[in-house]
Amino acid sequence: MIAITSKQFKDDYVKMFEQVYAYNYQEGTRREQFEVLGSLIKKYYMKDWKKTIEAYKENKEKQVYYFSMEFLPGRMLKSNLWNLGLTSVVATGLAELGLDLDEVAEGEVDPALGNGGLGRLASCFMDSIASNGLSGHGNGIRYRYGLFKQKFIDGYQIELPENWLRNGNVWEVRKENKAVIVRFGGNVVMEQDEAGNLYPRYEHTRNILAVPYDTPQVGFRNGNMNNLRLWSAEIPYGEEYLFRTEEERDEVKQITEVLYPDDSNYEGRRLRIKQEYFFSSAGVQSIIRYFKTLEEDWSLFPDKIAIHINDTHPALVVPELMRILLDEEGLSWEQAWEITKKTISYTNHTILQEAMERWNIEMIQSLLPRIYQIIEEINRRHIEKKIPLYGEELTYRTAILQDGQVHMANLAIIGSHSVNGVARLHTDILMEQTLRDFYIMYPNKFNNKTNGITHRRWIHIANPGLTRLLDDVIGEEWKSNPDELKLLKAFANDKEILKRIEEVKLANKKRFAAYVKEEKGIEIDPTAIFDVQIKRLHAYKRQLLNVLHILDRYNQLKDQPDMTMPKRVFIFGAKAAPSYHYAKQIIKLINAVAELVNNDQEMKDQIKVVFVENYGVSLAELIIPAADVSEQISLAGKEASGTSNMKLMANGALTMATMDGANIEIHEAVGNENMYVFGLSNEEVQSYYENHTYHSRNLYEGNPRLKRVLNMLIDGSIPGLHDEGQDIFDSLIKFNDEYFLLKDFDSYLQAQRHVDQDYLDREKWNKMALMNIAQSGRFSADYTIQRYAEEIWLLHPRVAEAKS
Ligand code: 26W
Repeated sequence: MIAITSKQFKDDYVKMFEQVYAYNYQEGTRREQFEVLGSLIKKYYMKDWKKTIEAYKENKEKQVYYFSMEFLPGRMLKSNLWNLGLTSVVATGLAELGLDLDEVAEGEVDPALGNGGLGRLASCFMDSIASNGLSGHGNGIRYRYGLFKQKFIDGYQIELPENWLRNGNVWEVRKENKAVIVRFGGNVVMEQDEAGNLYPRYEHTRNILAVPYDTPQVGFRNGNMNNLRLWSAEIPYGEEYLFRTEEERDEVKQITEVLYPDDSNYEGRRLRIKQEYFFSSAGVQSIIRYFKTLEEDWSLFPDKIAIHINDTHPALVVPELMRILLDEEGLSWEQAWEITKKTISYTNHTILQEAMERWNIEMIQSLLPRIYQIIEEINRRHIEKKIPLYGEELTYRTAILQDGQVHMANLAIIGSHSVNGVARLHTDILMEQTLRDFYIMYPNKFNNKTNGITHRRWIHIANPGLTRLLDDVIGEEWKSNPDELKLLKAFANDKEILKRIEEVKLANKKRFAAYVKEEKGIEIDPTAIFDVQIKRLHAYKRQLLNVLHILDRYNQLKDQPDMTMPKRVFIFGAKAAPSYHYAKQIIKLINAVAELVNNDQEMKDQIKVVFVENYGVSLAELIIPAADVSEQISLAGKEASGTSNMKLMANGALTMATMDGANIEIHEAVGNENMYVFGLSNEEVQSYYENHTYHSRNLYEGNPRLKRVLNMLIDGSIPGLHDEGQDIFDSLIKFNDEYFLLKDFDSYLQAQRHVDQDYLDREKWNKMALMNIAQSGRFSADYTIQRYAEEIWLLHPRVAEAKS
């Protein structure tokens, strides 16, 4: 624990600022004030970090390495202060210096090194791994540019580069002494050593230096500090002469230059597989180097190391670990394979076919010749072993190499000892459909680990008002044991508490309304229902269904201006992949509908539409505490889990949901009476697919209210649309509405009517909000991680659990 007084902190801060900038802190910009604060905090915790590293080496504790192509940590100042127990000392000290912690914290950039759910989950997990007292580290890529910055011009999404490192990054430490070489290209020649053993010799490879940048992951009040290691690609020292042309030098830089902005849509790009191999190989090499310092027998490797792969993006760890064990450490194939399988585990995050990674064999062969040989051998042995047991047909369906491609999910499953989905329904679908053949082969590998979130960021940091209320009413234990939130249930009929919940929500809505006014110039009424849909833009997530509801409501208000229903503000936050044309058309549509609705005097502010630009972790922290309704309306069977559903519920928003992903488990936790469920079930969707009985045009023709809404897309009712209206209309009518929006339209409207009615009964609503907060504890990533640790990684806490 760091013991420091606010007097000492003030002295240190003032002095450090002058040492860095040669002027005093009052003259500094917000960013400079933040940077010095960050550096100071780092100085305070460095000793603890060193101690943690020494302790786990000394005790030879098992370590888990979480390999992920994406991490979305959000700003780190407040969470570090809070976890270190320094918040009040620093806030007080700063206040005495005339600075405000909240304002200084705004000087930090939010590293957008991920696309969405998968990357944010990785960061919630890093927090929980550290806070649960486990030794576990992240391994990923230090992208020079993060996910693009989104701007709207004329309602269209424009992408700008996210130069997050422009002013450096105070938290990271460049570790040149831990750099490794990653090889690409060239040829493999098999040669014999003196003993007659074959070993591969690499010729003409392109050698890239992988330099790690380490950022500590601070556990909650337990002195535990893990490491997030992100790799950067550079020209190896002394080899500059090998990279003579601008082009050759550029090729190296490119590897870690920018995050691919695709979420759920795989394109077989060469640079992407280079990124994947680069951080997988660098990570495995550094693990091997660590393991060797333990001087243990190789057979103990899986007892000391667990490697977890976040989706298939790091699946090349399978052949890479094999390569090192075989070629560099001289183990037999059987020994190496045993170790590899026992060490690696894999999480699947999507069942969308278009998201499944498959790489052209020729590409892998030319880029990674030795790795390809190893994949071929893994595949050959797999087939040879399984045909006698499962027959040819089934076995060939599970092959890694098929139709000239390397199937990464198959590689990940065959090369690991555990495969998990991220919510119960998702895991069931994997076992029964998507990965059924594998489930038949390896029933024991499959397991479910429903996702989770860290309440420390999503309530404590994002929602100080609710935190004060909770601390008052149920004590502080919920921060290290979120199940304690259940204690709130005892107050479900306490009018005083319900009123306070309403007041907290209102204050958060005002805070967000001020942001909207400032950023977009739109006035929104904080007493209106704040109806929120925040997530990547994708057809399956059905932001369009939300739009259809808005248009219908618009029509109703036009027809009956005196209709009484509570005001609503529809809030969207979403980025579309730059190449995803349809998703970008939906963005334009939402912006056009916003223009129409917000500027129609007859609406008398009954409905407003706000589409925030550049949605990300920091904006989520502002929006989620202000939400009344959480839109989780994906077509059943498509959303693996969802995690914004959990964050919103924990902040007292009521969920409007289809029975998809983790919504099912939220429903189980809060019941029908505290949530709005609508739409087709997964079974119903499946049966439509199987029987080909879905005909969207019939629904259109048969439902005048729906028809009117859809016609608005093409009859000029929505000014500013170009081809978008027609294209979207066609997707629904001509191309038979792939995601069954029209089928779910009526039940969605009906559920929305219930929202209106319930919102008018303030006490009822507040009580529902309370029940959601109280039941959100089971979605803590602390518990999810505990299950990963106990059931997959076989890892035990190295320090006692936190005490607040
Ligand atoms: C290769 C292109 C690509 C990129 C990213 C394919 C797939 C992905 C991710 C796996 C997509 C993703 O983020 N999936 C989301 O993962 C969350 C965390 O488990 C889930 O909550 C979401 O339901 C799921 O869509």
